[in-house]
Amino acid sequence: MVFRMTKTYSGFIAIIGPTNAGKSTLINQIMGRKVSIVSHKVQTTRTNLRAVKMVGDKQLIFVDTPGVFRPKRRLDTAMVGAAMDALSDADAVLLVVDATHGITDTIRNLLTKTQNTENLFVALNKVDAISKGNLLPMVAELSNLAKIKEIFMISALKNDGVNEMLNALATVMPESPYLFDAADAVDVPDNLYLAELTREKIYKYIHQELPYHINVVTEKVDVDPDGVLDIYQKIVVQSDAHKKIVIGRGGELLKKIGTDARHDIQDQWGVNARLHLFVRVEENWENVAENYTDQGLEFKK
Ligand SMILES: Nc1nc2c(ncn2[C@@H]2O[C@H](COP(=O)(O)OP(=O)(O)OP(=O)(O)O)[C@@H](O)[C@H]2O)c(=O)[nH]1
Ligand SMILES: [Mg+2]
Repeated sequence: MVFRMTKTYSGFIAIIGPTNAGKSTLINQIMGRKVSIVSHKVQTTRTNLRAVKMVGDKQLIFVDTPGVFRPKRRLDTAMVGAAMDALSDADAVLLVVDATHGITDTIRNLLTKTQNTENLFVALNKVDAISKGNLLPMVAELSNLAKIKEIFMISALKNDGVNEMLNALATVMPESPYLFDAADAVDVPDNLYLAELTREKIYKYIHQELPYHINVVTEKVDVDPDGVLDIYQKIVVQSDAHKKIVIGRGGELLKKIGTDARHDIQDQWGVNARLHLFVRVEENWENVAENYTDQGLEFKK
């Protein structure tokens, strides 16, 4: 009798890049659903998030990371730190470049940090938003700057070039047992995911700097006898003035955030839900360790 062992392949691909380059849009497009929140604002993603994609019989574990920018506060430092950690654990690195911004200093900086990465790939993203003539000079510049396995031209938003890219990434996955149960597609705790959907709406409806100073925490989820979820979340702000803004005149803004988030939760999970939002002032939340560790971020004293 002959036993034939089938080989399996599995590996981590860190998606890194400047903030707002489209990393989360890309991971969502790859997974075909919203696993990571997206906004037009910078600094949306706050922690690393893993999603498992099978390409044929090869397992690709994508890690979405917070965008890289110059950190000013403790939270910023933890976010950028998480992105750098993802780099060191990765079997392949996919650097996402916003083609509409060209090759910026942040990109150059990241290319020096990844110079020892054997499987370095670049995705020139948002090609739907620029004229094709601008792409070739960027490709040439990138090739001069670093040893890159392949440069893809993609639109994460329009799903252009993404499949070809997946096939290429699959070819460098190392031989390994499957590191994740293939059915278990997204590795993010439910409470965090629910909080993220609400935070996304805060980024959508509240302007300027304020969203960066807000945290959302899911405190409790109950299921009633009809299977309807009661989700209790606190929106943490740093001052009474901020609280007033989030609540809005006559509670209107908070209501808008809540309704939109509830619809999204229902759509994403195919459930019925009631969302109970409370706004709390915790002046010092950015210096409380738990607010970092709950999201999988490292808290540095
Ligand atoms: N035109 C165009 N816009 C895109 C594309 N991909 C992403 N965007 C937009 O770029 C903005 C930022 O997208 P995100 O996916 O949140 O970017 P990110 O890199 O995850 O950002 P951070 O989490 O802040 O680091 C959003 O407004 C997206 O709709 C694309 O292929 N084309
Ligand atoms: Mg993101």
